[in-house]
Amino acid sequence: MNKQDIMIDLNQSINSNSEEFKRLSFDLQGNILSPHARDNAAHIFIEFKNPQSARKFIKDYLVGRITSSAKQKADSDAFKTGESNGLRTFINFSFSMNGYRFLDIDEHKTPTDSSFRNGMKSKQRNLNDPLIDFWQGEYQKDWHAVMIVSNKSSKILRNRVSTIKKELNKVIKSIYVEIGKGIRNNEGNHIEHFGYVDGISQPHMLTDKIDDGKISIVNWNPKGRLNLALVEDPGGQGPNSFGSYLIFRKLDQNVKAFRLAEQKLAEKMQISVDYAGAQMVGRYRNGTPLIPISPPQPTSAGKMNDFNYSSDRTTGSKCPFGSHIRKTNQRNSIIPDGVQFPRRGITYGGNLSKNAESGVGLLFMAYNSNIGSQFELMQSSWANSTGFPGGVNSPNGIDSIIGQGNDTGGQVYFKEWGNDSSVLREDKSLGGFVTMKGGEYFFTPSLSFLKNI
Ligand code: N7H
Repeated sequence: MNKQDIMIDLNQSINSNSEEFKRLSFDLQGNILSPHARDNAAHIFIEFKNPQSARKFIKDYLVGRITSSAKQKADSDAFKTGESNGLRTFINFSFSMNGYRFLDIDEHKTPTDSSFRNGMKSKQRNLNDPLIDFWQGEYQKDWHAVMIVSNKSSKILRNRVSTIKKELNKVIKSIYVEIGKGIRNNEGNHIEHFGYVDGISQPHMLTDKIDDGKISIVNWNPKGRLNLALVEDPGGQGPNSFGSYLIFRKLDQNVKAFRLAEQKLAEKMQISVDYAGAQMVGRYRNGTPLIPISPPQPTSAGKMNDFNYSSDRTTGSKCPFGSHIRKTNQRNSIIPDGVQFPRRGITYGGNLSKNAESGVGLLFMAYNSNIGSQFELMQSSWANSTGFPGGVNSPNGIDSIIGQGNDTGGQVYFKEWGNDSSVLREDKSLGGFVTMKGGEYFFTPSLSFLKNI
């Protein structure tokens, strides 16, 4: 049969019970189509000693232990039906371009994305990232690969990581382990260190929750095409061997400075601290968006995502244009644009801290099919760009949470929800609460590539 005839069309989203999912999920690594959903995760950065022993380790030890998308679904189904206690370990593995080079992988089997091939360091200026000399020492290195190992239990994770490290030690020159720890609010929802519920809005490449009617889709339908994240793996062996580019960035959060900024903004505008923070993020701490409830309250339904900005296109007096979720997703059409991508980050640095200045933050991870037109565009042309997204109050300043770089115009906030004339312009954008400590672009290849490496 001709490869083209049976290749799955990536320009669609699929249900995890579909024929298409069966065809692609055994060769695709987990965490790409849906999150591994475990609150303890080790991110093991690897520098191999030599190509031969690295290949042997991957083939003989690693590949059989990696969690495919099919296995991830089976594990999650088993947990839902009570067949399993949910303590199964999740493992995936990704190469950097440096890793492909070191292992001397054939050019025609190497992923083609130019940002991936050049590495994240080459984009320091475009992204307005700190100079590489200021990155955390471990991230100044050029790692060959990263392995994600996760478990619901921190104890089981520790044991698994120490077993894996024993094997790894035979084939590595150096290693660095970055631990992620999910934190939750009293309602059990994941939050990040500024205290806000995170992980609400995602493109759903698997449509299960939408098909079940569990998600309301009147004003916003999060159905995301597979090709927001998946690309053909040039090293894969089957007609449906896919992989995805993994973006990894360690983002340190200055919680103390952020909380002070919320307070000062509240005082200046004579509004509540909750409302000031919500204008920076675009949602209240519990996840309630500034649209569409009229006027929204910090206490109303948390994880609501069925909204767009059609009632607030000109001024942003309901949800400011510089707020984080508005900068990163304009919701101009009712489905995710081609820039949106699945985010798979996890917090680090222990429990929620009210005044940490450093040492806590987000291990930002995301899967892209095209790094330049997704992550890089979102960070540099949207979040860092003071003119974006325009409107009558332009410039809108940089993204209040993740914007990096020099700001000339300042952000725009509102004293009264929905009142266009209650505008306040900050002389200089509030920002600098998040500091990038380093990162890399990886590719998470198909299992058939790794089996035959
Ligand atoms: Fe964000 N935060 O706590 O303020 N993010 N983010 N992010 N982010 C979102 O809607 C946060 C970062 C996106 O569809 C929420 O899921 C923090 C980077 C996108 O409406 C909160 C950091 C990039 C969305 C945060 C951080 C993005 C989003 C609301 C770093 C991309 C969905 C919860 C430390 C370059 C927008 C939710 C939509 C949501 C926070 C990083 C992108 C609370 C603290 C680097 C696309």
